[in-house]
Amino acid sequence: MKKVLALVLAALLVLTVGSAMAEAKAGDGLYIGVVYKQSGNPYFQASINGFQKAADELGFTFDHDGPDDGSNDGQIRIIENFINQGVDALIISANDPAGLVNVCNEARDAGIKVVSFDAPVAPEGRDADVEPASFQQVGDILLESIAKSVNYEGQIAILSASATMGNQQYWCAAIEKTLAENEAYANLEYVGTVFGDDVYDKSFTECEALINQYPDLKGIIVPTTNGAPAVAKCIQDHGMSTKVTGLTLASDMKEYLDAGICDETFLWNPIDLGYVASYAAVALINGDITGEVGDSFTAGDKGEITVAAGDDGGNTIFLGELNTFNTETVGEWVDIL
Ligand code: RAM
Repeated sequence: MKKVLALVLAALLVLTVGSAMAEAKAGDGLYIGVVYKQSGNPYFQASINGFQKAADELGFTFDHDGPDDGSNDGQIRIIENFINQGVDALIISANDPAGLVNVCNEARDAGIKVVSFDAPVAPEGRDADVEPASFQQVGDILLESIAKSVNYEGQIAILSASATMGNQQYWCAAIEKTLAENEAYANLEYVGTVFGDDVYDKSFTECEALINQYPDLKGIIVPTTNGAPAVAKCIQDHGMSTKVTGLTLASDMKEYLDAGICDETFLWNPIDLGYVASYAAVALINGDITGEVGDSFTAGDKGEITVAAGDDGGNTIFLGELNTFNTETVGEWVDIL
């Protein structure tokens, strides 16, 4: 009888362990620290939904934080705090790609995987980087958009977030490169780039200074979700016919698309960006990828993604296409972004 009982118990144990194993998720027990550029930025709040979705699917837990002032030092303090808490990975949108290399390498020396997303950490300080599309592609889309809006003629400017942020820096450089090289833009006069620090009020006053200095300004490219609504509002308040395009949330820009200040604006889905960055981090932690070009992994419902060569000299995981918001499409997005 004892033997039968032992056999039954053993069988039960196998069944229990078996079903527990079937339920085990790739991220069970893992803890991830997410660091974004600044607190209170709705773009990063949207990306948190992507981290949450991946956490539900993979089983990891995460915390997120960003400095109030959007500074490099603030990000360093947050990263050090996460290192002390013993995170398994850091996922970071960097205010300064070079400024985070030392602290990220401290983390990597402690066995923590470092993934940048949105705005890269310099290649020497990261294991992987996740971007919506190449910086050149994004720059070219924005340039063609403003060119179309102003009939390929007249003065244009850029209102960026900051000169140190890698994504902003590379998009602006891409725009300047194509402007200089492509004959289609020969009649556009680029008057320069100003910076609104990814802050609404500063972007508004910088826009005012720009239109005072260049009263004939035909178009402004604004590759920042915080800056774009401020610039559109500034143009509207001043009754100017200057056209605005940029990288924007749909909910911020609907009124300016409807008012004709913008013909179109663009953005990838920041929720997907957080989601794919999470899958990349878990794949790195579990040793499924090392981050080399050609490595591939399955990013949940986004399918298989292969690591490619990025245009900042490092390796990059690309999300794919940008969405276009115009009067016809923006309505589909306003409740999401
Ligand atoms: C701002 C930030 C972010 C950028 C978006 C488009 O929210 O600068 O890094 O990707 O705009």
